[in-house]
Amino acid sequence: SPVPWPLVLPSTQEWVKVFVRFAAISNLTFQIVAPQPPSLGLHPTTVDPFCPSGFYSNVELRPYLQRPPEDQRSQGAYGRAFVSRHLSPEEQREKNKGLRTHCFNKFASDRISLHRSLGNDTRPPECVDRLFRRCPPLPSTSVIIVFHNEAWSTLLRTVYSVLYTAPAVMLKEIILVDDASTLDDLKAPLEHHVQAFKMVRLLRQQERKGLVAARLLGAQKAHGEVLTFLDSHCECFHGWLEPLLARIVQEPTAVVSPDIVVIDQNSLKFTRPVPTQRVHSRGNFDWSLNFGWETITSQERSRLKDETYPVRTPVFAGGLFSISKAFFEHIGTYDDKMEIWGGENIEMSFRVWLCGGQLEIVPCSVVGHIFRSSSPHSFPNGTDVIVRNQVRLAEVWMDDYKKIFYRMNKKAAAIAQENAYGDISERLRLKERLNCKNFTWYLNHVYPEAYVPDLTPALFGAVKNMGSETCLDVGQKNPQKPVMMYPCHNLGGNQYFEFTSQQELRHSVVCLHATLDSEPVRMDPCTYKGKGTEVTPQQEWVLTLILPKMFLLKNAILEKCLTLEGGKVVMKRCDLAHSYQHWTFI
Ligand code: LR7
Ligand code: MN
Repeated sequence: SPVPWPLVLPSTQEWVKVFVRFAAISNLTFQIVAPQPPSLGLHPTTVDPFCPSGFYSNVELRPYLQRPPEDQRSQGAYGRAFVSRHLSPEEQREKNKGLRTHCFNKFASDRISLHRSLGNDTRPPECVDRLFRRCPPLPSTSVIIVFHNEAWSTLLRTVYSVLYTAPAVMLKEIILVDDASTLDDLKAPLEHHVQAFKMVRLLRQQERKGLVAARLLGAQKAHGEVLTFLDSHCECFHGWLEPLLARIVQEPTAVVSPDIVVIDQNSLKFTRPVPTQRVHSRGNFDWSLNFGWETITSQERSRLKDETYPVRTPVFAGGLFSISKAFFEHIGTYDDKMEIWGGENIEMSFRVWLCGGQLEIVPCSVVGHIFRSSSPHSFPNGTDVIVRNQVRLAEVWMDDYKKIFYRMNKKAAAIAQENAYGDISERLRLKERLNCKNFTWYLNHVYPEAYVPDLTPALFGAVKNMGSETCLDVGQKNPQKPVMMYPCHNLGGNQYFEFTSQQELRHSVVCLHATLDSEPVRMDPCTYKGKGTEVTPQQEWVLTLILPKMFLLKNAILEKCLTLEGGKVVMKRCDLAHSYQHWTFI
């Protein structure tokens, strides 16, 4: 009160920081008049021409709900692990049931506060200092959470987490979309619980259709300017929302994901960001059209001037992201003929890049997700639906490169061959209307580091083992001989192999033939002899890419990997870290 207004401060960075901190903890509203507001967007140089003098209000900082005080010693407090003690037989049964139904430790989740905090703010200082607010204020967002038979406690913890972290002025609503769950507590009890919050709306999908249909229903009913999607088992870290929205204001065609961190499926421990151990990951895909993570290239790394810069990603995980509602509609929302689960993330990734958008990960935004090692979902018409979804995306976006996928996945090839993937004409029209680029452009400009197999022949050459640096060799061309290892001679001949479209590792008429356990792997006559004949499963190999051009050679039926052990080639349990299971074509 005795402060003489207006308060004149030196306009150095330091003073601006002091002031901004003070503003954040006070109850007052400030107008900054001169000489220039601190940087407002993600990039220090951005000054909004419509807003020459910034108008700041600390009201924006308040989340929708105030978090109640937390008992420090309670299970899972501050994002810590649930500590298991001895379980009674009954508790053990309850735990097992949770694991079976949900594929994560529901028993632990049920015993952790629905409003646990995630502890101190450990984001990099650049993220904490920048308030990501601007004049006019950041847009509002609808948070859309779809679920099918989610555990009650994880679903509710996701909702509370948003209410406790999202600034009230930005949070338009939370829309829960139930994809025809069958669990009792997700019926009336859930309705009663969320009725307490005007902010939360619950929509029901009568029929089980999958996450795409559920998200489309949510998006259709949303009132926010930005749509923010979350999986139903997430927890948001301090300040996760502002940087996502700020980036969209700056670049309306950006589709932005947070840095997705692990909530442990057994202990529910939240992996907090540690600035000093920061590795930036981005998403990728393999030619089986599976999503994966990789460390960003040094080139991308050097683009990032500081932690507030968005990381470009060829593919996104697909579950946690923000997108301008208008841009979501412009770019063709989702392929609404994709069912249940899978494929839509890769589809949207290709589409966004090819049709004028960009996919980014915003490192200042941190959201946890329970990653599980197996899927709890039922697939009413079988898991082929995943492949069908993938074929749809391959047919629409991948041009001739779809053949590579089909070479890797026979089911996909069959679905494509039989035109059993439904009508895609609408998606093709969208592609034309938006004047989208072709897949070669994507590979050259968005993901030039991608390993792209030859379009016509499959792989060929010598097959080198990375552990020993020697090559597979058929020895004399007698069938039924163990395959051998010799120094690589680069002459072809006995070391020439082809990975065929039938997924054989073939040398002329003999094929690498997987054997049980310690029996050496041998060269047998290939059972596939053209149309009308079939590959025996022992001669069918799945190449799992682990590094550019480096593979595990996994047998389709035995689920084991080609391994060099004690000078012999045998089949062993697959282990990504085992260099004697790493093979490359040279
Ligand atoms: O039939 C279904 N109906 C649903 O509503 C099946 C699932 N769902 C819901 C489900 O309750 C969950 O909220 O959809 C969401 C995703 O399903 P999960 O969590 O069982 O699978 P996931 O975490 O492996 O999902 C990843 O891949 C999916 C492919 O279709 C989606 O793109 C998910 O959004 C995606 N999740 C993430 O990107 C979170 C980060 C994990 C990674 C990598
Ligand atoms: Mn998930």
